[in-house]
Amino acid sequence: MVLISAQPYDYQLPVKGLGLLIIDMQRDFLEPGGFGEALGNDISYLRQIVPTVKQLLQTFRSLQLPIFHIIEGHAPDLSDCPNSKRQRGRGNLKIGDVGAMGRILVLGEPGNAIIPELSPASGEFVISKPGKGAFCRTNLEKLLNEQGITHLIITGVTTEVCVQTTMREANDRGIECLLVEDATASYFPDFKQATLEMICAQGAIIGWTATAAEVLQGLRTWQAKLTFA
Ligand code: TIU
Repeated sequence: MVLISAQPYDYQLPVKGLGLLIIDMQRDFLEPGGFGEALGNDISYLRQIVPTVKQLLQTFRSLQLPIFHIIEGHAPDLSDCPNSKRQRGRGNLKIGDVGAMGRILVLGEPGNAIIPELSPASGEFVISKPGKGAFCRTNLEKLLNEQGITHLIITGVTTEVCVQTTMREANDRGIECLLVEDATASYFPDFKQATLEMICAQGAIIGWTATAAEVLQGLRTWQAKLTFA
């Protein structure tokens, strides 16, 4: 049995069925002129996690474990964007308007791409979603089932919006989820902290949290055990 030292108690790694989920590490949320800034947010908090997410991405690549990249974005005709979502924020720029990186939160636009540091490699899965949760109106559940995924290490932005919604959706589908504390970020540090606490309260009611160092240590032990099994 291989364990990751985690909150609220150790997280047990499976022999197989482990995947990495990277949520919405897009220019629209991390760079000036995108959706996050259009909503009035200070985007500087989000960049801080890029090296940590990259380290986890590289580790999963080296272990040849499945990687799922999620993107929040809408079809160019906005047919998948409810008017309620478009009207929120009350900023100068709305979803679909032309900003500094192309049309805000529209699939295929420069600003909607994953940041270059974390660009998906061939063989990795990229799933676009129109909402905050990655299971809503996507084929993610089918894909995870096809890949035999039972356990997800979760990273990305923003902690209390798309990350938390997705982790709750995954948990309700029976997936054992661990959110990496220093590989997720919010525009509101207090909201991030509260989310980490509420996820693992009540004996891991939604799942576990751990630092990237704790996850990487667990993965090293996991690899050594499998290699010499
Ligand atoms: N605004 C905000 O905090 N988040 C989003 O709109 N989407 C994601 O969390 N990706």
